[in-house]
Amino acid sequence: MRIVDLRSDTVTMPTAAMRQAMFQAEVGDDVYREDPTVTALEILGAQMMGKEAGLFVTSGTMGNQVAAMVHTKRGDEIICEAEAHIYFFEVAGLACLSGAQVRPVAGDRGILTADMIRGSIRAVDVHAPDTGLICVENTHNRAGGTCYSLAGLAAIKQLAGQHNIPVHMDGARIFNAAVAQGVAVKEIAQHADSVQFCLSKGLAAPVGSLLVGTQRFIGQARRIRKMVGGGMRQAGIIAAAGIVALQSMVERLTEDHENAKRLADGIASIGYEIDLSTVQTNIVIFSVAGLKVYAPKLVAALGENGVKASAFGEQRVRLVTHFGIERADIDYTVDILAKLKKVYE
Ligand code: TLP
Repeated sequence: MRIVDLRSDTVTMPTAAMRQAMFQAEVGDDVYREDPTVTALEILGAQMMGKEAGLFVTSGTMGNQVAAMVHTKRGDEIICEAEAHIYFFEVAGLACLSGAQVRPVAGDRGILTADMIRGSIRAVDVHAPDTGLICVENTHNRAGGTCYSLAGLAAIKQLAGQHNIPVHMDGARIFNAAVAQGVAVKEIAQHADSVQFCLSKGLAAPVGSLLVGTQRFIGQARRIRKMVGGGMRQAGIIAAAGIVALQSMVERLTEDHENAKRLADGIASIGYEIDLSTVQTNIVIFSVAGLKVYAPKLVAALGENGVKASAFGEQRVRLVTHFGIERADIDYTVDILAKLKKVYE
């Protein structure tokens, strides 16, 4: 049976060029700062983002959580979107690791505006926590891969600056946003003090993310990374794949976006409920509303037909396109979805 794995872009396999680079990587003990490959990756990532310095971390979650720990103090409040990954999917790390409380703000399809945030910034008051950080997620995962406009980000950064609040961007898929919008990634990153971006999603590296920001911020983040057990030794083995990812896997994300569009159009034409305006990058979320099936059951039925998907709650199904998914896989998936729709109508 054909298997089409659309659960996530995290399932991407390293390319032959990555495996070759890993085999040949020059390594050393990175806690002593002696791994030249890790250092090269950190410099490359920081340069691409227009930031002073970078830090290689094991995962997007570690990058986000370390950033929050550096930016905030215990008892601060962190503003983020109501379904942001850092709040929704990171095991209450903001509460446990930073000792912060979250002030969730509902965005429009995951996207916050300065106006939405303004009212949630705390005034200095004996009753109130300090607003320690504003987080934006670009692209927004649970909203279906939606992107911030540059103007929208600039307005948020300006507002944050007026209140002396840092902005952290969960840019797990920031390259998808850059490619979709036809801008250099640093144009996006300039509107955040720190950015976390993943190498192991659409860019297909096997492991890791980078956290970038000022020298001072990254210096502090390096110590916090050590505290949470993320100081790695001969990590150049995996960093080597990250360098290949940044150098050769960015432009091809367009293919994933084209496939997502084709998939979403197919899903709409069969008659599932879907908001096509959210399909801006490589994530497609549709609803089973009106059908006699819940999302987990439809996901199980898709799996029996070789199509792997994720249920987002009872109603929504997420499909993610990525390296290794071809147009024929998309057409196959649409055929299976059409077949199943008839079953549950
Ligand atoms: N997202 C994963 C799951 O955790 C849901 C996925 O399959 O999409 N920020 C964003 C916006 C993310 O989507 C993810 C991963 C992370 C951070 C965390 O990255 P990792 O998985 O490397 O810790």
